[in-house]
Amino acid sequence: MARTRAGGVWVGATAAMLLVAGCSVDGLLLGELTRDEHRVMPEPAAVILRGKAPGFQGAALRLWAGPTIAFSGKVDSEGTFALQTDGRSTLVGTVLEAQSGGRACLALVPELPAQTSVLNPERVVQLAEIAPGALEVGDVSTTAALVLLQRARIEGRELATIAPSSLVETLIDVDTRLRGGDPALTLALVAVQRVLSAGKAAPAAGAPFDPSPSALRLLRDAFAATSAVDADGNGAPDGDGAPFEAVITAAAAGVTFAACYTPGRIKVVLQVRLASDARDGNCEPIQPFLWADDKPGSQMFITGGVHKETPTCGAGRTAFCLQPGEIDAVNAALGNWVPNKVAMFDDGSHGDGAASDGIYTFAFEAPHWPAAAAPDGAGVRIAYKFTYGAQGQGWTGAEEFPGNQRILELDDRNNDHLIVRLDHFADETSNKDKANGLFTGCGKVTWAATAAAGCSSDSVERAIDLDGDCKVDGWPSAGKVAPLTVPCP
Ligand SMILES: [Ca+2]
Ligand SMILES: [Ca+2]
Ligand SMILES: [Ca+2]
Ligand SMILES: [Ca+2]
Repeated sequence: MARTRAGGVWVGATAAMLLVAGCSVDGLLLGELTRDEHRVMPEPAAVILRGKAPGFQGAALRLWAGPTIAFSGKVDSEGTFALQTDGRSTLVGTVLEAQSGGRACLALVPELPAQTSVLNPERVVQLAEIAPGALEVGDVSTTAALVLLQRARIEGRELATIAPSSLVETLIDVDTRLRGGDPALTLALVAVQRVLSAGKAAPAAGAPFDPSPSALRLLRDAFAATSAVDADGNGAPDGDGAPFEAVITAAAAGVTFAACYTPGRIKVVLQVRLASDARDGNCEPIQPFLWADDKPGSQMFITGGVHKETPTCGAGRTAFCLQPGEIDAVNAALGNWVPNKVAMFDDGSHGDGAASDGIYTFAFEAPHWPAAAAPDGAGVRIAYKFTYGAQGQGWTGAEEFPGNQRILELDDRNNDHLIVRLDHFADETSNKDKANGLFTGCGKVTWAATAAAGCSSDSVERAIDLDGDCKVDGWPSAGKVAPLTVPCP
């Protein structure tokens, strides 16, 4: 971090972030669990987010994680707040909102750390130390938050998928330029100030801003229709959120998310959707419980390891290959083919996007090189399978299909510095390797570099059908997983 914030606030924040980077609550939870199998898994103590929101005494406080409100609280009578979170997982790219009547201010929180141990007491984090430009939740932090939200939307991303270090750098850049009088950002600030004063005069207009990534507009149409807001200053009430949107979009056009990515490593996000309405690659209904039992109390697990056709380092190969220790680490992360051991999450934690949407998530870190760069076109190759059962149960009645595995080459096809693969549980037409049911395939699936012409090689991350009409229309969301980054030189 080359730059420093006024009063040294920012220097302290960097040190605090480094402290939490190497240690996860999950590892300690597992340690606690295995020490005594009968012990109830302890919950970590809360992480408290403290800050100032002057002028918002008694206001409602909401922490938006994508489209959902992860935590809520209140601003106290002094205009300060202490928002309690559960400390269970690190939250990336959340938006804090203080709202009272027709007035609201926002602040973007790049990374709200989790507890580092279940044994730790409550942990207090100062907003000003983790969110550049948010010494207080006010018009400046609101402008920066809206501009970054809009920039992410322009790029088709959610804030949670942008590296926290990139969000930090971008907030510093926007804050610096805003205070330096950047014309487009100044117009955005003035528009925010106009919304604030219009909202003051129209308490019944309700919350002006919609921080959800699925929002139609950043400024709610209902607010603009109920208040007399003139965000673009053309002398006429706006009537809807479009004029405000245009001002913020113009400011966002001049912003880029900068980041430097960790060389040779990548975050892999494996997701599985368990649903009764899912359709396979032939557009036929999937029977999720053809092989697995639909027993009450069952949960989703993943298991797998490095595929044997991954290049290993040795006498004949010293580059684009895995060392034995790297293979062991990936095998361990994936559960090394022990069924019903490595849990997947559909509670919005551990990188999972929305809670309870039927999409379960497992994220891990792996070695990586672009497959096309290798002499034989081979990347890091893994195999995996989902099981739906009870912790410690065997294969029977739990595996999605027997005698086959799913195969995946870790090749970043959409250049987002992540490997994201969303499968449907028990889909026998996707990357199931041997007896594959895809009508237009060849009955089996192999690697992109070795697939025969006309045969399916559905063994990389790929765009999918997002809306259930059997037509491919986009890349799956990475949920709350951000790429691996290093501080830029
Ligand atoms: Ca207007
Ligand atoms: Ca989910
Ligand atoms: Ca990717
Ligand atoms: Ca579609």
